[in-house]
Amino acid sequence: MYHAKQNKLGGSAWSIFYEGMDAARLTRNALRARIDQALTNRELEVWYQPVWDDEQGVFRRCEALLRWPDESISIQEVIDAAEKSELILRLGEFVVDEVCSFLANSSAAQANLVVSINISPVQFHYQNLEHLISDACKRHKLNPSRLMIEITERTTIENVELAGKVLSSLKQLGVDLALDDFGTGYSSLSILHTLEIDWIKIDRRFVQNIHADKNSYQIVNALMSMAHALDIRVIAEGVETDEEHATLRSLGVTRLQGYYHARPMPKDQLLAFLSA
Ligand code: G
Ligand code: MN
Repeated sequence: MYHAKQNKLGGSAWSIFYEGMDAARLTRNALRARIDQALTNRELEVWYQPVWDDEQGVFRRCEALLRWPDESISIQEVIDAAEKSELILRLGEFVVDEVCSFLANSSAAQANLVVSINISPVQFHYQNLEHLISDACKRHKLNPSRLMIEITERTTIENVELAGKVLSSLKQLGVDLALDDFGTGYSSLSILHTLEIDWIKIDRRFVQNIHADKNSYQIVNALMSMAHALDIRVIAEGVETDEEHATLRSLGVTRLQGYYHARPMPKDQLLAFLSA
């Protein structure tokens, strides 16, 4: 009733609204059942997007990205639906297991490859990440230093004290820590210090058009001096053009990720790409 009133609609709108809500709920349940099935059958895939190191002239890092087999559903929809249930924990376990298995089985040529894994806010608060990572590394006989964990600013701000504890336990394991989508949240600079962050990933909104956009240019410029002062390394995300690449390089950004350098790809393709 509240929604019908809010929208200044008459009484007849109520039933329409209600039917719509029911449909949405049904779809979400159906989607959850589908995620459950995909997890059980290991239908999901992890793709990898290489990060270019322009100083060394190599791809030494990759970001692991979950891919849904059916292209009609976006992975964001899947994660949103999963986050409201324990499915998100299973999705998280799946990604960590996949990545560890991939790294443990890839050839000596990729012995230095570091893969970063995205951790969702719900996962961060409800999953024992230290246990999850150390257990997977033990099972696959993998050194945790081959992994990096990416969390967003939003995740840390929700509970800074908890974030501090979790991140410090991960750091103890030897995992690298990155703050993802940097610049889109509202974290204070002190958070970077408190949280023992090793990397920040500059959000693509500041990268897009940076050669022409004075604001983005100044923001990235300021971020670079801050990162330098705090001894934090930087990766720029969403680099799509030559101009963006050149401008970022002129600002001292040496690690670049985006379609310009490489798109996300399945693991077999990645191995071929890295050894080409
Ligand atoms: O914020 P986060 O780094 O987790 O986002 C990763 C997402 O960004 C993935 O879905 C990936 O496919 C996408 N992505 C990677 N490189 C680019 C790019 O150059 N441009 C755009 N628009 N998206 C990208
Ligand atoms: Mn990320």
